[in-house]
Amino acid sequence: MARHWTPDLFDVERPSRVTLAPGVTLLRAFAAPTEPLCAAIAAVERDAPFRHLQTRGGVMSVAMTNCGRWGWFSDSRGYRYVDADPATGRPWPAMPASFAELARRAAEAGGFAGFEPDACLVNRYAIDARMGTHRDLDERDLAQPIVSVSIGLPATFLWYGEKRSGTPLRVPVADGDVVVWSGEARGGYHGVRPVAAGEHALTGRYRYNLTFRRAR
Ligand code: MD3
Ligand code: FE
Repeated sequence: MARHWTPDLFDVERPSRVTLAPGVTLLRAFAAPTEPLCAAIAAVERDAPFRHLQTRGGVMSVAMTNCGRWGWFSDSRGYRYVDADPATGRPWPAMPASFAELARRAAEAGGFAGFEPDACLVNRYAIDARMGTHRDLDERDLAQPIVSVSIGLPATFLWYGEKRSGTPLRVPVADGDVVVWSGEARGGYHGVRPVAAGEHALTGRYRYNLTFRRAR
């Protein structure tokens, strides 16, 4: 009997659902196993290859693609959502039903019912790739949450909140972890630390992140 206590204690120390800040919910391993997500990313990538986008500040270390009705895009003119891939002129690959369903379930677990994303930004981090501090404000309705799904190598999210300055909350995320941002956290400043060297059984020397958004 006593051995049954061990997993319970483990669960107390690593709860599956954690409120990190008002409006920010971490759902550990919510998207596990991630193998089907990797297969779906491979299919998206065949249609809409990863590319390093240009920003006003230079070229991003993260490679990106999209699926869904709208795709996030950036060039030297700025950021915007576009309904076709500028690299091919074709519509972005459709969002797999399994992606939309995962995002809806995660948003619900984070306290937001009825989330129907119309955009999925797929980020690919090689070792040392990072994302500088920014806010996501290009979406029409900021009452809608953002759902982030981490796949492959681990990373550390930096959460600053309302101000770009100060000491951020450091949130370690691993394969299958999901974070839901809504309410007062939706407009917060955040970033991703450079990805540390490593090898993941599914993704090799990469980390992927899916962000589900309601763009329009
Ligand atoms: C949204 N991507 O693509 S979301 C992004 O790991 C982005 O690639 C992260 O930031 C990544 O724009 C995952 C992290 C995040 C953190 C705080 C937020 C997203 C947020 C606060 C408000 C809204
Ligand atoms: Fe972001």
